[in-house]
Amino acid sequence: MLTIYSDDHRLHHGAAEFYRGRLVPCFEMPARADQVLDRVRSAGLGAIVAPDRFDRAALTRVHADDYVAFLETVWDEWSALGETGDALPYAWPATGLRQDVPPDHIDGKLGFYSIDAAVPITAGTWAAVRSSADCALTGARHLAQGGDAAFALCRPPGHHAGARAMGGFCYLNNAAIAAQHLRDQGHARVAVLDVDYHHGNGTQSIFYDRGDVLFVSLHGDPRQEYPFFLGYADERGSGDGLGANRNYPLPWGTTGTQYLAALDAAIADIAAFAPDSVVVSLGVDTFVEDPISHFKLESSDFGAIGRRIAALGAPSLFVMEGGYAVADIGGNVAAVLTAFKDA
Ligand code: Q9C
Ligand code: ZN
Repeated sequence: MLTIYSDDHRLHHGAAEFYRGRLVPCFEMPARADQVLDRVRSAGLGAIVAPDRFDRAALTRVHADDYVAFLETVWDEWSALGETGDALPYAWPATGLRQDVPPDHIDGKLGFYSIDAAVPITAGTWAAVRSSADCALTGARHLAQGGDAAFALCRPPGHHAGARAMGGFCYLNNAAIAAQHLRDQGHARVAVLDVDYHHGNGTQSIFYDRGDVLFVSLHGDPRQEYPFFLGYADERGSGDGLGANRNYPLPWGTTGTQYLAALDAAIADIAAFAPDSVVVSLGVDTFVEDPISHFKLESSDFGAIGRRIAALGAPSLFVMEGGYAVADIGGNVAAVLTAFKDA
């Protein structure tokens, strides 16, 4: 299995996110990717390569041009205010407000292009985000050229980012960008399986009205869990995409056994779709020790996830998403990938 990784992720290191009335240190930190790289290397999965640089056009296949332009210029506009700390939004176009006019002022743009205040922007954020997407695109290119499997060690993660919004530590939707690249390179049907603890609202919304990309997600029930406002079981897709969206919301306290039973159903959905390739949004924040999550998977459960994905027999691209128990995420990711490879 080919792993794609860039040190550029270190250029993004937010200080704080807004949570329960205060600024708290970011859970999404550079040490996460370092940990995963270390364990992937010692697991001997295969070559580890740097990403290729892809054209901006690969990003605007799923993201709005004005949103990408915002990400490219947000730091300069923020620092022009005289601010030296991270940029964060504080006002949003929620229900009853205009959602069709991007404001001119950067404070307005930050809210217009986000869904929450867990997305700090630093001087190096755009460079890191762009490299993270390049890792996913390089993995997609590997599959499009006939490769069996790849692991894009993306940081920052991507699955909460929509066509026109950042959120939940995510800026560009790496998995969606990769899935679209596979479509553009000749894979007629692509499935995205999202096993991150949180619902992949961005990926779902990007593909919701399309029948060529199946989105299947297992996650904390939005009645209880972030992102709260999407991820219910009755969201089945619309128009051409009707039936090509499947959500498996699961309650706090879900054990490995319960999780794997839901995963079996999700895998059956994907098998019935008969995809040319599978993109896996691989979060390991389902782990019992994860500091921001409430499932109870043990390290010994992660191999079973990899084996079930392998049973699909499709070319597979794993894209790193969440996982915040820094000391354990590398081992848990390596367990998924090793089991997949050895199946
Ligand atoms: N401070 C991913 O796993 N809310 N994103 C955090 C605790 C945002 C998670 C609340 C969680 C986003 C990629
Ligand atoms: Zn997550």
